[in-house]
Amino acid sequence: MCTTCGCGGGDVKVEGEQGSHPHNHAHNHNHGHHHADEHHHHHTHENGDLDFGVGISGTHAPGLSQTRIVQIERDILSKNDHQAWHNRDDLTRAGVLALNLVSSPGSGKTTLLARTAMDIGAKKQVSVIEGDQQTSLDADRIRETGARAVQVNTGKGCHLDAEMVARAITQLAPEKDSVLFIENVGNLVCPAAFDLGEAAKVVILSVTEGEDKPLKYPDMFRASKLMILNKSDLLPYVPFDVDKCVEYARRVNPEIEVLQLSALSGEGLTAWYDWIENAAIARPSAAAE
Ligand SMILES: Nc1nc2c(ncn2[C@@H]2O[C@H](COP(=O)(O)OP(=O)(O)OP(=O)(O)O)[C@@H](O)[C@H]2O)c(=O)[nH]1
Ligand SMILES: [Mg+2]
Repeated sequence: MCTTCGCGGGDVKVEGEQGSHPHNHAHNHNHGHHHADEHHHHHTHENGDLDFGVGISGTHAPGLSQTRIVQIERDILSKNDHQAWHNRDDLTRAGVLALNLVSSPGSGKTTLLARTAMDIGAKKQVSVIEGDQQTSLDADRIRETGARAVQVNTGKGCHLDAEMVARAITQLAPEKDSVLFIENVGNLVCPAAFDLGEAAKVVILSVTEGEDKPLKYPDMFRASKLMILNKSDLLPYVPFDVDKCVEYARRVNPEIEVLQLSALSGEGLTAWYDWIENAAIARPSAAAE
């Protein structure tokens, strides 16, 4: 269950695993319905707009007290953080750079990853964990480039969690000095809360989405080390103010780095490959080698 929207995680499938897996039996019947009733914490602005509280306390959970709900949220996140710690430790020891790509649906994550795999795959092993609710379309697109990919289908889940990633890493067994990309489920909200054990989150925002997104979905931009502005080839055709977007992103995260590129035309990709290379050099274990 997701602490942000209360979605279920009962039918996760990790490609390549034999038979059914004993994990993830946490069925729940909160399908993320939001009702303005007494279960909700909310704050009313002067203009009548409503601010709802954080977490599954914003979902319909009959019979559960506010305290109990907060405790469930803490348990889910601390279980995830524990597994994420193990993933990070394993990846560090294995000498693998893991990057968690997060964005809304359709920003160009798979396009960028397929292109990246083609361009740097000869120099460095590239593996990809593909997260989607359904289908293995994205993993197929990655495999067409010759890179290795495992699809994780999250079913009703709206994000990858650390345990799903651990299972996918077992399938992929990435080699030393390689890079592992994790394409998260397209969603600018929930994946922000889940540490997967990655070295960094990279948020991809395409110029067709509007420059206001960092202010509207601040958690994701706060959690990310790098913001990629993708589809720069479309800038002449859409009203998107790059400077304003960068200003908004730095307002929520003064440290965030920014790259502007086009996964389609190839503009700006060299800077992205340099960024990956620098991140690999900065890995905690790399210094000791
Ligand atoms: N013009 C333009 N189109 C792009 C670019 N990158 C991706 N696209 C297009 O945007 C659409 C979505 O791209 P995907 O790579 O599937 O996006 P995604 O983020 O993986 O989408 P989900 O996995 O569904 O979240 C496709 O039609 C791509 O061809 C780009 O740099 N420029
Ligand atoms: Mg994709």
